[in-house]
Amino acid sequence: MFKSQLKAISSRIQRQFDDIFSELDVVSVTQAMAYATNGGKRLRGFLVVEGARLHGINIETAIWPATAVECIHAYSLIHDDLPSMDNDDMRRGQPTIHVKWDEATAILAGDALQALAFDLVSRHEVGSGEIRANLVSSLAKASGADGMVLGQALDISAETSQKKLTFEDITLLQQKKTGALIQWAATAGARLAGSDPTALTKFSNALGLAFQIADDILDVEGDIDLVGKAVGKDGEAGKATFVSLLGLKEAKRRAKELVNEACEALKEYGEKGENLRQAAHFVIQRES
Ligand code: GRG
Repeated sequence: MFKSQLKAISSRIQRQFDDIFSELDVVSVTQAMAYATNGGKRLRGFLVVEGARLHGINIETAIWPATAVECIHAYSLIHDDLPSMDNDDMRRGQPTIHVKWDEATAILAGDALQALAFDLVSRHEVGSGEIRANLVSSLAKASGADGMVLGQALDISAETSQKKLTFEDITLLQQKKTGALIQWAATAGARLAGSDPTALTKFSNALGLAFQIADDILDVEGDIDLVGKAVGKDGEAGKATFVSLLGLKEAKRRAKELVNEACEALKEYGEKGENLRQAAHFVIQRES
């Protein structure tokens, strides 16, 4: 059920991207934008569409914020891969944007994807002016200087600082770096409906941390061909991660516990929450 739904939503998001890019001139920056958004699991877009369904909002409305969050995610990966950040040559099993094109194109494609995300959530199809303003403002907070960008900045400064990060430091860093956007994705459906996002906030807080622990485990145990990018980089860099702080066994136990917490938060949705529950289990079982 979850797998087929993820596939269906992913295809719908791809159609949306195809329409959007077909209206833009074909130049290297727009080609790079299309390349960077074509692939990946589309988990954040899935969270938007499923969260919306729980609140009675259909996919033709939810597709706009779903596509928007995938734009922000793709931009973050393009910039994260740059030589001045993580300096990665491979992403999703393909050359990264600055390798396939060049650094200037990668920076501009990331910038343009970020701008496109805000264009998409403010389209009239999304809802009333109030709903659109809420989505724009919450997406700006989740992705900006108190969200994903802060997390990335904390991560970069940890690499150059002498101070070893504690469990609390890592938790805060990851809540910002990957958790904030996951939380926005999971709560966007409630925002679209003008409903209370509390249950989905609890769900996504636990899910975001479980996702990051799984990512740290993949960096240690993952198969490079399945993960689609370099593995073992955290250990080589002597980076503090959930795995280095907790050990593999405890990290796996904690990830399972978080998935249970995430599922528990969906109680009020009953059977309707089943796809999201399965998504939470998938997050810690994934191989990429
Ligand atoms: C450059 C401002 C700026 C931020 C970058 C999210 C991020 C911040 C960097 C990504 C680094 C990274 C690999 C973090 C681990 C968690 C993560 C976001 C993994 C990739 O997400 P998936 O697994 O990717 O959902 P796919 O390819 O499926 O879309």
